[in-house]
Amino acid sequence: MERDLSVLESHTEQWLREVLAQARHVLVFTGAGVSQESGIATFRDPSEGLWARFHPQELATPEAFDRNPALVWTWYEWRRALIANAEPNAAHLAIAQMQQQLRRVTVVTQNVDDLHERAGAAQVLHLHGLLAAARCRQCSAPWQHHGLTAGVEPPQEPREPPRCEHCGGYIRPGVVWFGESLPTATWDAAAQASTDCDLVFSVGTSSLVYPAAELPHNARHNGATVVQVNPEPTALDDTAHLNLRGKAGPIMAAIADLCSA
Ligand code: BV8
Ligand code: ZN
Repeated sequence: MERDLSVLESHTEQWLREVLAQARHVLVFTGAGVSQESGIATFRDPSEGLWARFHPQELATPEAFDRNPALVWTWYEWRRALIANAEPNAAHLAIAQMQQQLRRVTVVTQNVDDLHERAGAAQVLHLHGLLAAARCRQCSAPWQHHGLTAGVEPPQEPREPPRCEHCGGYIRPGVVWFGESLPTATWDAAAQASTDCDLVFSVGTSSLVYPAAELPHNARHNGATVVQVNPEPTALDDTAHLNLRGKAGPIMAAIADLCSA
């Protein structure tokens, strides 16, 4: 498929072609910006509807859930519906293509959507969990979603979360909230990949949330080449060897094409 390679100036293209050809292990690290072109709002975007008066970071906490389980549960159920109605975009597809074409590509995401998987990516490491997973807030018994309970329109009324059949506790989303620790095995695998890789693409993340945001810095510290893709400056700008200013879709598609060239 003919792609518009003009998103990359020719000298950048040549440099990227060389680093991709030499790369032994590529780490692709993504944030909410990689799903933005699928129509999924980022954490920097303002909330809507019932949640308009909240910043997402205020809702993504155990305290917010315990204080108002219906409001937080309904927010996640709406996000789950938006994701189910969204399609992977050119960036997700390009990253999956890179995994096919390069020697070794580890995909690490901060996102709780399954768009990387639906684009064909394998062994995706979800540092902050997955919306598709749910469990009991009290006894952690896993809980299986049965279809969607919201549509793409922001719900008008908050709905109580379901109750755990074992202990009666509220069911909560299977995501990592602020103040909660990351899943140990996932974090260890991601940290190991950041130490072992020789090329990092940091795509669509404000690089502000820790410990996830450590990964590209750790890779750079271990001698990797760091490339960032983001339309805005971020906290990673000074660490990246190359900052590609623009949207993930066209840029990652152009980069993936350099792999097959
Ligand atoms: C922990 C799941 C400890 C839920 C999420 C003070 C200093 C440093 C750290 C801290 C601190 N105070 C507290 C902390 C720790 C805290 C933290 O880092 N806070 C930050 C805000 C300072 N971290 C934690 O709490 C973590 N846990 O530290 O535990 C601990 C240890 C032991 C025992 C117990 C506890 C857990 C953090 C995980 C929180 N959960 N998500 C959910 O999804 O609802 S984080 C959530 O926000 C996302 O997953 C994501 O990681 C983050 C938002 O970041 P981004 O993905 O970067 O998205 P964002 O909107 O910010 O940026 C989008 C970017 O895309 C922008 O740059 C934009 O320009 C760009 N973009 C837009 N369109 C496009 C694009 N790019 C490309 N193409 C486009 N089209
Ligand atoms: Zn329970």
